[in-house]
Amino acid sequence: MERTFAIIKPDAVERRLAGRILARIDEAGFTVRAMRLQHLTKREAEGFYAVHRERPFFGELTTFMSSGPCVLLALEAPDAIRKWRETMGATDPKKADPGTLRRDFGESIGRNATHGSDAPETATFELGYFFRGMEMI
Ligand code: 3AN
Repeated sequence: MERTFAIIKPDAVERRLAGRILARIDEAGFTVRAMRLQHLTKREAEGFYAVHRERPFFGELTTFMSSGPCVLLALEAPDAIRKWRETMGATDPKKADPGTLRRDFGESIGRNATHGSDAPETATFELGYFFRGMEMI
């Protein structure tokens, strides 16, 4: 078993897609181990995306991620990190495979509906950034 960290991003929550995305998470076979609705501050978003600090889109990304509430999730499954990235699809919704969340619900490379950890080290950092041990069931 493995855990990964996921976000239903502000664009998807705003368009009332969170319920449909949660249903897809269940159908794909993930177990939700922690879940919270939270409106991130700009500073919290900057800390979360610190590895992208030098990227040209850092300001845009952190402004968007703090623009409204999002759903924070700890997801568990065998091979959860890879499996969740497959379920989401490519970063750019236009390049994501049919049937993936970003293809079905993403609007653009920035407003792409969901986030997922990309490796075991990032999953550990990201889960720990948002959830205390006691919150993960
Ligand atoms: P992923 O989330 O698929 O691992 P990364 O690590 O390339 O993608 O990008 C991190 C985040 O930055 C993504 N969630 C994406 O929404 C955003 N992003 C990536 N490229 C751009 C871009 N050119 N403009 C705006 N936002 C971007």
